[in-house]
Amino acid sequence: MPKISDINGRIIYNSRGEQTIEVSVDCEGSVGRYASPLGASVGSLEVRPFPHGGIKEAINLLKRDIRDKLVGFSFETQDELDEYLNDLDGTGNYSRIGGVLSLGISLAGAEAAARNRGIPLYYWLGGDDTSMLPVPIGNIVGGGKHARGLSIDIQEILVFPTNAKTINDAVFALIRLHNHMGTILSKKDEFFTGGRNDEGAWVTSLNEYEVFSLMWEAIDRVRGELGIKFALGADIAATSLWDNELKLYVYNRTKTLRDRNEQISYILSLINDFNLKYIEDPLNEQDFPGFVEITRQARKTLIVGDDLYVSNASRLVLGVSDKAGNGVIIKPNQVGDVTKSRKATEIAKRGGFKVVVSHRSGETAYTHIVPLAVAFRADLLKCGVIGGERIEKLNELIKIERELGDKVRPATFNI
Ligand code: 2PG
Ligand code: MG
Repeated sequence: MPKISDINGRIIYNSRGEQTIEVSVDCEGSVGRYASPLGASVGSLEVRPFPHGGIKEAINLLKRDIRDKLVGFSFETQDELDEYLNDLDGTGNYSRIGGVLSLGISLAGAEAAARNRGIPLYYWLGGDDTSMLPVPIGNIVGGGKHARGLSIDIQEILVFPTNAKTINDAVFALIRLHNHMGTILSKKDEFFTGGRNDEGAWVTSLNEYEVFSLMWEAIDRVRGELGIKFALGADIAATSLWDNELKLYVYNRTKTLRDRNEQISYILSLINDFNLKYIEDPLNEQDFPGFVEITRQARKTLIVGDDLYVSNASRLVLGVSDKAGNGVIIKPNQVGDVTKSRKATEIAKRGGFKVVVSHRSGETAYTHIVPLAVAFRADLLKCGVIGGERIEKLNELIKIERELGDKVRPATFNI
């Protein structure tokens, strides 16, 4: 049984240069490490990353309190570790110790336990019949908060391959698509500098309609070149567009204001005009009925809740029964440990929702969300395409595909 013999934390920096904590957990000589990412478009019900006193208080708590309580603790399963952690925090939502520390301990502990057992992390988290790989969904053009308001208002223009036979083929096609879109933008956007945003997606002065049609040009090129087809979609991140005083969605680049009904019509028209198969957060995080309506009207599109659900099991219970969407984003740092993320995933799946395990815009180089997505049998893995901390995750998925060899179940996901 893995037993914690030591635990430590130190401040490091994420891809945006923000401070986070790298936690190391030692299970009798087997060491696991993890540093939680941070978001920019953050749901109001997400677990807060740090305690009231900030990152220094988190480190102090670890060294003066939590360390003593965890050293000597043995656990047979991940649930046991996470339940103990949850009890140590005592608030039910990690508001005492903060989500960066809790997820750091949870995932570093998971890695240490897997090493202690001599098994891959995806077996520790998912059992030894784990063999289904998620399809990668990549961010090609970006805007919103991830581009500091200097690109399109929509946060992410996303694509996923629908007929790639292997993860390796899927990743290569995503990279080609990213490259082609860069070339197309350099011809069509006179202000294009080759700049990329927080997630390595292109930043452009074009509007979203122009971007969507150019995306189809890039998609056609890759299909001609490699025979790989793509589904097109977007993360609207509508909570970031919503002005709660005006009660309107504010699109700064196109100087457009939309009330709730206009927003719903706009989303439905985008789905229709550009054949979109994936829409994340089309409405702000409060609007459950709006999600129900869009899901009802856009039957052939995945309508995914991110800020709406914040990976929270109780919110999913509500959403699943009302059919507020048909997919959910799972970001472990929104809830602060592996077990809570797993519970949300299970409720989503039982309700027929598709599951998308996702990175954050302020990422670290750690790749643990990849084996976690594999262990959770996620349908899609959203982790960007280009940029060290993004492509490392795709490389990890390719590595897992290779490790699983004949056991792997083909990664195809279609709508
Ligand atoms: C999102 C994420 C990741 P952030 O909205 O889906 O792309 O962004 O981490 O800034 O919340
Ligand atoms: Mg999102």
